[in-house]
Amino acid sequence: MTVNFPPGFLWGAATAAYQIEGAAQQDGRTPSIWDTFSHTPGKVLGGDTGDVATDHYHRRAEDVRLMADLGLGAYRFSVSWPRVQPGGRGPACQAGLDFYRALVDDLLAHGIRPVLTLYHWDLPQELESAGGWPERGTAHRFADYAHLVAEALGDRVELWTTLNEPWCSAFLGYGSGVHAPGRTDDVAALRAAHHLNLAHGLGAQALRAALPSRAAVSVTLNPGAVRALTDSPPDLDARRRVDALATRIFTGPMLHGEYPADLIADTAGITDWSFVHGGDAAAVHHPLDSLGVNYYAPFLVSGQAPGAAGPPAGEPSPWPGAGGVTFHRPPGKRTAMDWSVDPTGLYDLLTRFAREAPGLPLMVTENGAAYDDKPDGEGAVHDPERIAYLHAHLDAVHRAIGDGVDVCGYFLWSLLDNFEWSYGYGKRFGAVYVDYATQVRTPKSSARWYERVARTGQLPPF
Ligand code: PNW
Repeated sequence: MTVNFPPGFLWGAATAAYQIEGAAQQDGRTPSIWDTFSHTPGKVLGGDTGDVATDHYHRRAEDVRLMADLGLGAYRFSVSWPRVQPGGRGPACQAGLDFYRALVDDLLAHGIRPVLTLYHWDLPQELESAGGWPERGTAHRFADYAHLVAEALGDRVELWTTLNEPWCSAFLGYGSGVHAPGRTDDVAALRAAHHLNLAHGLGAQALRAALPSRAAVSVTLNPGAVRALTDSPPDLDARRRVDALATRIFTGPMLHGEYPADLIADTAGITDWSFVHGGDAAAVHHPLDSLGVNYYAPFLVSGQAPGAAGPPAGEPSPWPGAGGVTFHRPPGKRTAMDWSVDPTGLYDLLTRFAREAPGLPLMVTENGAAYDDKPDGEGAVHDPERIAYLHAHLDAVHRAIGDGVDVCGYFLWSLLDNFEWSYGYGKRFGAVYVDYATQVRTPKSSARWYERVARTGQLPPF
């Protein structure tokens, strides 16, 4: 059976500035927290950094031609804050803005819709040195930055996203410390989450004020698809706690104008939340034109029966206030990240948000998988596992649409193999293979498969 997607459905691929651009010290760019972090020994596998990455800053035109060759209708990229506003405050850097203007013009010339994300984790180091996301002022700096980019690109970009995955910024950056800036402090992580929410709200307001009315404003979350190991009350309670910390800490204020009461109660031993000021919830609760959903793999959790010994305490964790929760390895297939393959998790998230926020269009802003891709003797890269992964997840998206969910686009992560954060260049998520020694790009078989899907709006039989 052939599976047809609705006309007008956006077919795209996604990237992020620090993961592909390189040119870290060029044209006035100052360091971000990821430059500092990746240059700190022991933080990134193999000591890899984004200094060169996939050299996209210099190969922009070639990369846009590649997107056109792959039949993409849209391209989701992020703007590097320290490239367009060095140091995170003050005037714009013209050379930085010129790069994004040229990128957007190339995209438009090829009929590819630009989808711009303002913040994909590269906080200017100066702002981290002034306290970073745990400090309220960072949210105001972000709103200024949003205004500056909107003034520069608002005439040619229609789809705007404030933040990418604030969960990662707050809880991997300040809680477990596996992402930049590498701090391990539960209070700082919760403060960061709130100031990211506030940054989203203030940033969205700044965008509205500066953009033409046809522009759309969105945010991208990585909501948790959380499953309980059993239906026992402790396991269901573990699921509730993790859902609050993964998802409702953001969707509460963004979609409903308040933090969930159970989250405040679960974290009462850590903070009294006095960093939330009167009026903040209203500022965060800004009407959105769509919600971006990134999905890779679900969580499987269990709780602690009363009196039983819990997991070892004291390890830095991205789950403050969830000390009694155990995370399990789900059975079944896995990717090179050791993440389990479970397309139903994506279906569950899409149908959940359709119920929770009726009328709000959803966009799958990232979905994809890392596998151990290698060129064969002829230089071709065959990645049947990635095709199977994409096929199964697109089928789940199609099922959600069939059940009445308004999903308006899908962005494969990622266009190119790239700097996979603390894993460095060892993990390849690209539809296009990158030989880092030569920077030669080779579309994998999944790229050609996805091209057919994007050009026809149809999922071929599998
Ligand atoms: C996302 N987790 O990161 C990011 O938006 C991308 O930049 C990244 O390359 C991609 O997914 C693949 O990792 C995540 O630990 C990192 O749950 C970590 C998690 C989730 C998403």
